[in-house]
Amino acid sequence: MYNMNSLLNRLYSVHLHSLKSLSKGSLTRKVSSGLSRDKSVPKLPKPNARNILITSALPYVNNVPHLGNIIGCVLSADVYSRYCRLRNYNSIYICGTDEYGTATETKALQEKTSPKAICDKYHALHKQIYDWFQIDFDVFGRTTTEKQTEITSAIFGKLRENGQLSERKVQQCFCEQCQRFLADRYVVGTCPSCHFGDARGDQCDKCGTVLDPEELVSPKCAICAGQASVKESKHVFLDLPKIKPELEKWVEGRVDSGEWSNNCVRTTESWIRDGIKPRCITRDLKWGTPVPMAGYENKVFYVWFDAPIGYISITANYSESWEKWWKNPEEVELVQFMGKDNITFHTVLFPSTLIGTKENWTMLKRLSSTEYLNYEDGKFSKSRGIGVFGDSVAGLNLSAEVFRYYLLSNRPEVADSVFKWSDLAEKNNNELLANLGNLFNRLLKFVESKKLAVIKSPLHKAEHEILNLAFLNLQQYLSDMEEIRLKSALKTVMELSMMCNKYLQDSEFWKLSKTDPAKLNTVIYVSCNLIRLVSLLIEPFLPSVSAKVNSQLGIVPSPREETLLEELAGLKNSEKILNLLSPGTTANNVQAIFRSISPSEVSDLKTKFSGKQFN
Ligand code: B3M
Ligand code: ZN
Repeated sequence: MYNMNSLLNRLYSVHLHSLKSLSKGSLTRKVSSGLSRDKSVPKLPKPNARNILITSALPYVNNVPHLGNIIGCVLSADVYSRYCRLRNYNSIYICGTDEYGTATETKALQEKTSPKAICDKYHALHKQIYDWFQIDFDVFGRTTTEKQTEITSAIFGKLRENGQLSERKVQQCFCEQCQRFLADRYVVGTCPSCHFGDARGDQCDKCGTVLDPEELVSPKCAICAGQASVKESKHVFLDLPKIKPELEKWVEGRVDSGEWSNNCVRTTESWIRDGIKPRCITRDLKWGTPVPMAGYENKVFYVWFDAPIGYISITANYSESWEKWWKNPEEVELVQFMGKDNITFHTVLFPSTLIGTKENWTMLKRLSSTEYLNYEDGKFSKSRGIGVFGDSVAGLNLSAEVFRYYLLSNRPEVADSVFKWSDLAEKNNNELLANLGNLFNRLLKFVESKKLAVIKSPLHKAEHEILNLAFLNLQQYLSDMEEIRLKSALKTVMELSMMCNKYLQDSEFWKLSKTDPAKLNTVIYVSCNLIRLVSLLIEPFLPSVSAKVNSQLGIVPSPREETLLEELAGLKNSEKILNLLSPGTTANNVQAIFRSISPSEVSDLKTKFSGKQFN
């Protein structure tokens, strides 16, 4: 549980800082006009608006996402995207499946089907899982489209024209039986240093030595176990050393802006320092974007060259005018979400590709990366049945809200975190149910049963105090959300909810109809508006919880309601919070939103996902 004093100290100490950063934001704040959400009309940047292009890393189609993948990018970006919409920023949220490459080809071999069939199957599966988690994309596309080929070819053409490419011959493992070149990790053999018989072409799992596949003693194809030989193959390289000066200038600007996390800056700078050499952007594979150059008919683009272009082609399939988003750095802010292992591809490789074209691309502004989420005492493993994967949550009798709350409050922002069922149940019982649920349910049930309504009423000391606290809390929330400190913003809302609970408890509202009806009116007036405030601030995190509370308060969606947060962000004093609800508002059909999770459920869930079901 929270400690009230440390909470107040935290709020007051951040107040100055947040007001400073906010006023900076609000002076330059550009707001687009209120529009309700109609996904059939593609959104495009608008002049004088804050245009935000939000992306989540594009998941591969060779697996089912687990909870760590979900918090790692799609869910985090969803919260930010929902926040942007509530602020009436002109934002779009782009994602989709990353469908090309060795991983897909191998999966197709395993499942004895075609890569295309794998993509179709897993694209639909991913979409279904994200729908369950209430991830609200503007577009959820895929990379295997005509537009992808078209845009990738155009970018490649520019790089070629500008002399940013070179060709080189490389030695590569080849399987005579499969008649294919083998990616490093599809070659197995005996490790030259420890003699372990099952080392992979990129690394020996026993002694940890990093290897080149040609170094393995008697290399074999990991797919058919046939003998692998070494063959020569010609490839295209992107000349990163040539692009480096411009890249460095751009990275420096980003670092100076303070908009990249420490982790992101560190990873990027160390790659630029140690790893800038020409980078191979083609592969000997069939399943990929074709390389438009003579002699490359049997080759395709390397998946990490091609995948980030997916963001662009997915947007292009959404709107013909995609260049207004992607070739408009003056008016568009690009904000990207991903796991930490994807950082350098987004801060070095993809920006280098764009810089190399010498065209005016919209480049990464802000990057939000996450560390890893582990499961109980180890790692998620689909093959061993350990951990919770997106396809198994729907049947658990636990709502998406509970998972969203737990994952977001436990988001691995600066360090790895752990998913634990006991912790999920504790957070559900002590925070969702006892704090948030209690605030909504207890008061609204009372308002409904006593047939009360919101009436403008005089304020006293306790009301001024709680409203001032709520106002500070709101400033803290806004500055956290602007900086994508999602975990902190969520904590701030929960603290506000706790303060509202305390205000209600201190008011002894249940006695007032007899002892002091005028004071009862004041308490109902203030606390119903505070409930609306809490339901608004929690909306990006728990959209369906807000929808339920709003429906109990009889609030219907309207342009004002959909962008109410923007109105609130402009408030100069706390009393305006009392304009959130119109006078006469009542409560109807009040029902509990959360339920408690029992210790026996926890132990059942632990067993279910421990891998033991396969023993
Ligand atoms: N598919 C890697 C991953 O899922 C990759 C991301 C592509 S983002 C353009 O971790
Ligand atoms: Zn083979």
